[in-house]
Amino acid sequence: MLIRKAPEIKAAEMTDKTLYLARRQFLRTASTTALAVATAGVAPGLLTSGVAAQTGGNVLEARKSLYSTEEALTPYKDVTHYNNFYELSTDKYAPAQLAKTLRVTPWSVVVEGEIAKPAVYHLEDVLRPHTLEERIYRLRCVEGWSMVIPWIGVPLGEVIKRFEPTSKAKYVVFTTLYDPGQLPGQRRAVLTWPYVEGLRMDEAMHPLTILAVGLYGEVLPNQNGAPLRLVVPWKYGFKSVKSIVKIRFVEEQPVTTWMAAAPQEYGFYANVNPDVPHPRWSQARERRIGEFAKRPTLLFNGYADQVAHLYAGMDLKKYF
Ligand SMILES: Nc1nc2c(c(=O)[nH]1)N[C@H]1C(S)=C(S)[C@@H](COP(=O)(O)O)O[C@H]1N2
Ligand SMILES: [Mo]
Repeated sequence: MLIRKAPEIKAAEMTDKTLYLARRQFLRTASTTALAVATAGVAPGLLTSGVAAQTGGNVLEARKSLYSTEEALTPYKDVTHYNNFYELSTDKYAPAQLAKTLRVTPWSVVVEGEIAKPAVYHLEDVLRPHTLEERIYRLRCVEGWSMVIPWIGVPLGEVIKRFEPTSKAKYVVFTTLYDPGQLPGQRRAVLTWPYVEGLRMDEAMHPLTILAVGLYGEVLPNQNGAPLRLVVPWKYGFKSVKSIVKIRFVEEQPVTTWMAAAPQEYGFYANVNPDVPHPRWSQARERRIGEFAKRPTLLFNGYADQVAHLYAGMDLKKYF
């Protein structure tokens, strides 16, 4: 059993949805001036202002989103102690401990390529002036497990609009931090570093796609991709690139890290699809972490009504 700091133990107690919702309600009701200001849209300031520390946890206030699923949440402890973060380890139980060496403040993000406003942005300036939202989404890993996670973030599309993409911006490429000192898994060539992921522009602009900065009402734990990670709920988890330091707008479809590692197994789209098996295993079912019996995997991870139109006329077996 891993040894946890006090704030984590406190958070780990919120292992079911009822408790979590009750706690959120409490936070709303008991809002101090600082939290009330946060709801008004300056919540990103909490990341560095020290206000979070005063509340006893790294609390992030966010408004509820209509896009959230009603399904039971995956326990906080599983969300934060069963992770894929190969820059730290290929052992899913290891990132929670190893992520302590990752320094997330200050954090800047290079925004470049086919946009009118290339710049190096401080994290806070990437997020400002957008209002943080809580989005409860399913996350389906390509390996066959899934979770339900209350993310906190902002719609990526709103952020992108501020960068003013040119007509040549057809794809967006996201890059994870490269620093083997902080991310010891990068000392081994498990994958080609840095980790790179990409979206087609319409996927990036889709209202379901978010840049996450928190989960379970708090600032993102390092092992979950702090301080900034992508969340694309209808795609396999590996598209949700962690600890982003660069966002680049390009004309050509990029080659992502997993495409480069195993092109027959991982395509650019990586849409969750029970009818398109991975070459080495079926994708028809999944195990929700914390549950025993497997459940059927849904087309586009259950978000077909919202996203199927993006792929109209495309052969999903070819564009996997
Ligand atoms: N930089 C980076 N991002 C990454 C990964 C990784 O190894 N490195 N793993 C991906 C995979 S396979 C999954 S399933 C999710 C896991 O996110 P979680 O640990 O927050 O649940 O992160 C994705 N993002
Ligand atoms: Mo994954």
